[in-house]
Amino acid sequence: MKKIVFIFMCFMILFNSSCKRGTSSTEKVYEEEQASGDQRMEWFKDAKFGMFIHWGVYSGAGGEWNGETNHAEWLQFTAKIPLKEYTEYAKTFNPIKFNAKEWVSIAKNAGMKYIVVTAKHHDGFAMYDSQTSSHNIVKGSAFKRDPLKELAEECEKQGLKFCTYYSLGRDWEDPDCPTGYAGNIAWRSNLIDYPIEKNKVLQRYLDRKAIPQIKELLTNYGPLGIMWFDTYELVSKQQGQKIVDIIRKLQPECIINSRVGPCLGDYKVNEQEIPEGKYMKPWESCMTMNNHWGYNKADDNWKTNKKLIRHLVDITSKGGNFLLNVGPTGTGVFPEPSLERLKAMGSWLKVNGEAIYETQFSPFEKFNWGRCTIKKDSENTILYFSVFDWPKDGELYIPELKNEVLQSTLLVNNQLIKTRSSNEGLIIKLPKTAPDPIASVIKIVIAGNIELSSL
Ligand code: FHN
Repeated sequence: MKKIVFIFMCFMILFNSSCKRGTSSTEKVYEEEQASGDQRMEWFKDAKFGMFIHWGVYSGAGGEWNGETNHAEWLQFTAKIPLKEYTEYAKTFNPIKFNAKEWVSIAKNAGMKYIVVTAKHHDGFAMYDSQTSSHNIVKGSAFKRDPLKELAEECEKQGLKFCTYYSLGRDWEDPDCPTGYAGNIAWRSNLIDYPIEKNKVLQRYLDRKAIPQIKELLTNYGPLGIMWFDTYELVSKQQGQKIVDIIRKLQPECIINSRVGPCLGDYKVNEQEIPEGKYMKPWESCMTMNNHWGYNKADDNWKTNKKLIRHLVDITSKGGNFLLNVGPTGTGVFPEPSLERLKAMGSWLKVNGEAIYETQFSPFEKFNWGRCTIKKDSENTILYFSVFDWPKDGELYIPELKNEVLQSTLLVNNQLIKTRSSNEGLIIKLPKTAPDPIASVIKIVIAGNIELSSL
């Protein structure tokens, strides 16, 4: 196991250094960027849990089109809908039940600290009042309102970070957005309306649509927590860096994820997976609650509360953030199964959030019975052991831990629990039954910095 971790860490160091920008002449810029970047990342590293929202014209179809039921946010592409017909369909989009206050309150009560909402997905349809393209919700749908403006204002009021998702290298409305490499069939392009891939000039699309729209989002919606880019496709490192420079100029505090271009961005994104091992720098795992990002009424394959809560604990124990997706319906409400899961996660976090927010990754190897997160204050270190599988013999063994234990309690009720130190580590005496069937947290305060016998 140690060997795997070692190889993984080497890979990550290599990945990091191979992506290090610039030569010695620009190294200073990189160092300064790195320094301000660290400060910029503070809220993100503390937040741990965010809501991803995939919402667009496609939501109105609920995954259904001409008798097929497996569509979602890729509707225009997977149902082979010509742009003219999709634009006509967009005019019917009218989410009369949309309520920004309700959406933000649901996220807040679930314990989420930021919201990333689709400003423009691959269909190229802006879900905000864009002056760059009339292919948008105000000018091109029956709704005529700007939901991102309403969500941004509501996030400000309720203290959540407002963040926008932007499909950078895929846009099925624009004639100049190629996805095919030389010789590679451009399976992710709009070849119905724009069949000649080699005629498409990416820079024209960037200059005409993407960059002006990114500027609109950075100028008209208040402070953005994250510009969350997706599918950069053929966007080069130089083109991506130009977009980074624009963002840094307009909103220096805005974080950028790693999908703005090759080896760029402030943090790494994992999609639908939780990597093994710990990645020393901030990272985020984004995940659906069922099998679809956009609303699909037929998809009942919902992850359980247990799985979602344990994913949050697992990701946090590895130093990451959990960006959990909701696909609102065409009328503008969250599906009932999503609401149930968000409520359950919020209830668990109300009791155990101290073990998640503002914590750092575990110094231990992964435990098979649960996970660990830590917090440091001026003198002591606090260890939070989230126990998934409560030991039958009533004892938990923490190998290698040598520190003196100042206090050991059950987080749920501050009930004191006994510990005893041995040469190999610490033994925790537990009550017979677990306070929480999904994850029960033990809080252990130790003196000073953590000391592991293996170090
Ligand atoms: O194609 C998209 C997909 O629709 C969804 O937006 C995810 C979310 O990260 N990103 C792309 C697939 O990697």
